[in-house]
Amino acid sequence: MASALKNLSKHDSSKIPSAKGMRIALVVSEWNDEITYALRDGAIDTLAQYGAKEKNISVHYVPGSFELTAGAKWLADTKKYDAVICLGCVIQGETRHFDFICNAVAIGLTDLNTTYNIPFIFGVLTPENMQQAKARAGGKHGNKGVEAAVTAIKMVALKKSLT
Ligand code: DLZ
Repeated sequence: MASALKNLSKHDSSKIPSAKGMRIALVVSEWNDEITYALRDGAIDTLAQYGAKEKNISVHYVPGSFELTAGAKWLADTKKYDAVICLGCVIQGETRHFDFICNAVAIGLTDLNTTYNIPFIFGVLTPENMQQAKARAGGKHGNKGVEAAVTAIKMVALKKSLT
């Protein structure tokens, strides 16, 4: 894995915009919930750290990563949110249709990003095994949920700066 020696969650907090006033939805896959709930918690903590109010963070669940796209679309259709963070975990060694699920989510979220006027963040882990998943959900390689939250904040701030 390209990230083998990195803690991907390390970032310079002085370069992260304020999330004050931002309304962020999270859509979380229940499949591999030991991992995805850790991603969720990392994302929520990070949004709060940068100033998002608890009442402006809305968490929703879908059965598996394949359903992230539909969940994200329905949340966007409410027009209540500035960004939707999508969190999932598909484990290669345990999932015969790994490629189908990962491609479907990647294509689905790309479509949403180019169709809607808010960012949809791809926070889906695609590790080879559970050990690698844990390392990226609060373990030695950080927490991908933290990165997803930082990405959401940066994208919302970018859009605001352009309008
Ligand atoms: C069916 C399935 C399998 C085998 N593995 C995973 C997985 O590792 N991670 C995940 O998020 N979801 C998995 N799923 C469920 C699919 O995402 C989806 O929920 C079902 O195929 C029903 O559409």
